[in-house]
Amino acid sequence: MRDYAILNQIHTPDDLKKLELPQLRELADDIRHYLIDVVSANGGHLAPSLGVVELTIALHHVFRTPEDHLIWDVGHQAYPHKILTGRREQFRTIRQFRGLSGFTKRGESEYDHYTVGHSSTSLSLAIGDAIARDHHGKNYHIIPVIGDGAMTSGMAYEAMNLIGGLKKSMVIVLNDNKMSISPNVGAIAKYLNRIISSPAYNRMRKKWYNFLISIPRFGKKISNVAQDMEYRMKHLFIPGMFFEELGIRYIGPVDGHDLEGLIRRFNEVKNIENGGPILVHVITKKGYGYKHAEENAVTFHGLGPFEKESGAVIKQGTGLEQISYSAIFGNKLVEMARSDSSIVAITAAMCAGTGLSDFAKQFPDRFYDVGIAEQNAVTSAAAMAANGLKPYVAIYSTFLQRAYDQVIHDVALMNLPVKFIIDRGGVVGEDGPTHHGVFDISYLRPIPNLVLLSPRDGAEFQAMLDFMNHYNDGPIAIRFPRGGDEKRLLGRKLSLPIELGKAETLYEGHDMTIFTYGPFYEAGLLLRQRVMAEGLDVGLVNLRFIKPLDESTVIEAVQKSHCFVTMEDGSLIGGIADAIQSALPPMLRSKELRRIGYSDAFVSHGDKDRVLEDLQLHVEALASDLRQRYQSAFGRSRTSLKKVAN
Ligand SMILES: Cc1ncc(C[n+]2csc(CCOP(=O)(O)OP(=O)(O)O)c2C)c(N)n1
Repeated sequence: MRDYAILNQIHTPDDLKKLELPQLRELADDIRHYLIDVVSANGGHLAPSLGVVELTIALHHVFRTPEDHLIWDVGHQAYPHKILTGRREQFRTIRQFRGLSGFTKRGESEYDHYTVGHSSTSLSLAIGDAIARDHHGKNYHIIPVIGDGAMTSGMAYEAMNLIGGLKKSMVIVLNDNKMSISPNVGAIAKYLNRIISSPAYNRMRKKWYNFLISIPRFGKKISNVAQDMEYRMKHLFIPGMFFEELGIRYIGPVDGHDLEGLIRRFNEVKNIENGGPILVHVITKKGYGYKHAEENAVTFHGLGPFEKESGAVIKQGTGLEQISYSAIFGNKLVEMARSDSSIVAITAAMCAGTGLSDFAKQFPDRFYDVGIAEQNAVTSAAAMAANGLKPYVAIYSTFLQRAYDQVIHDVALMNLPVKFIIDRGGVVGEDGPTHHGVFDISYLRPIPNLVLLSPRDGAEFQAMLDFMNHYNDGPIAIRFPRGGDEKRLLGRKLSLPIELGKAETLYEGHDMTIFTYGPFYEAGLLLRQRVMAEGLDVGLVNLRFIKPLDESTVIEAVQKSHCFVTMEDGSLIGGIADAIQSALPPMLRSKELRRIGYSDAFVSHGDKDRVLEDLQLHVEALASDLRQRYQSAFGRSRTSLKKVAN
């Protein structure tokens, strides 16, 4: 057992400032061991955090946090920051229910200025922070830390446009590890790579540049030409010219694991008075210091519990062979793409997470990782669809929020047949409220032309994918949660084929009907059994299509029942209860007994079952609630309830 001799002395960043360089290096070692210790047990974002240990120490050593505002982009790499800012012991609870958040979280600590989780917000937050600082006549440093992956997002450029224009003082740290979750993509990544690819060459280029500009200017007549040449030479010889052109001073590249160098650079930068915006380009290695994470940075970006020695991920679950919905999609798309050459796949930096790795390997010319650029993913898919391709946009529910206008304006308005694969719908668990996909049904339902489905299990999902591939009348989306199904059940034969706007009635019920969709249907099934055990006759309808809703099946089921209940892994506002209410004739509307879903509050982080239990949304609590509601609505005289009383 490591005794964490140095780490245990650190209670606030002030304690860091007392340490000499050798002790700071020991501290870095301590932090790495501690990170591996805790994340191997809890799961979490390990590789990004391992990569910024020295950077975090240096920043807290040089700047005066929390008076100086350190703003982490995405926040998934902020574990060392949490450990150094008074949360060392609490860190053991990271991502657990009622434990520390896996991202920076306003309110959790005075050192976390903003709640984050979605990428590329840091520069916008920094410019707003700087405007407020200057407005109030205050004088503190603002230090956004943004990754090279996050720099693929339009938000970063919108913010840089403003930062360079307003010339607000701040120290932007570009944490460049050449990786998003997967290897970074696009022209900016190539540009950054060129800057760092050869430091020796960089030094030589700089010397040449200095030499060339020391040559006296030519005669006046050709001074314009000379100026133009100087401008062009600068482009050729100065690294980071792109940022300089935007009005942001570029410093770097700097070795992100050299504590001494980092501290020296940050001290220099800190002492520039009214320096305007400065960008320090720091080169780090994702997973640094832990062999398994360095060698397999994609897996170790974010993962569940693992064995420290071998780096092997610990399998969880029932022991039965499971397959994730993402993998079902990925496999099916590969199968369909073999015979349908118009299929193309688009991801916004989530290739592995959305199950597209195999497709990317097999069809590299039909696979597009657009970077962390959801808006670009959707709008470019719109034009692909308009020009005869079948674009599958695979995207997490929470990140599709970024591209809402694009879904409406660029896809639905033109009724273009873009296929949306909406992964991680519903509560996702440990990543918490920034990542729960609970708003999608509510924000997609009002969009005209859009067809929206959700499969109850893997077999239904495969059939829906077939349906989707043949449906070319407009945009269509399949929404499904994190997790998956038993592999052997994929062969289940559907009782009814998938037909546009047709629901599946699993049971008819005289006393009550439960309407649900997606794999939450399993919970609906359990709930039905529990309520049946209380003596009620309960029906269950799997809607399959949230839009268009199967109005005739819904109306018929409500007519046959005394009451109905809706059940969904999503927000109640704008969810299926609203959809059903709009479909019902007025005299049937009062039959609604309860809406089960998430009320108007952000759902916290933690194990999904634990979170649902806390919200009184587990089957036991729901069953007793439905029984009570039924009793008070219909009295104790119902024969079915009497049966229980006897
Ligand atoms: C809007 C949005 N899309 C996708 C993600 C998923 N995501 C989390 S971290 C990450 C990669 C970030 O790369 P980078 O900024 O370079 O940080 P690193 O992990 O390399 O430190 C991605 C794509 C996200 N958090 N937000």
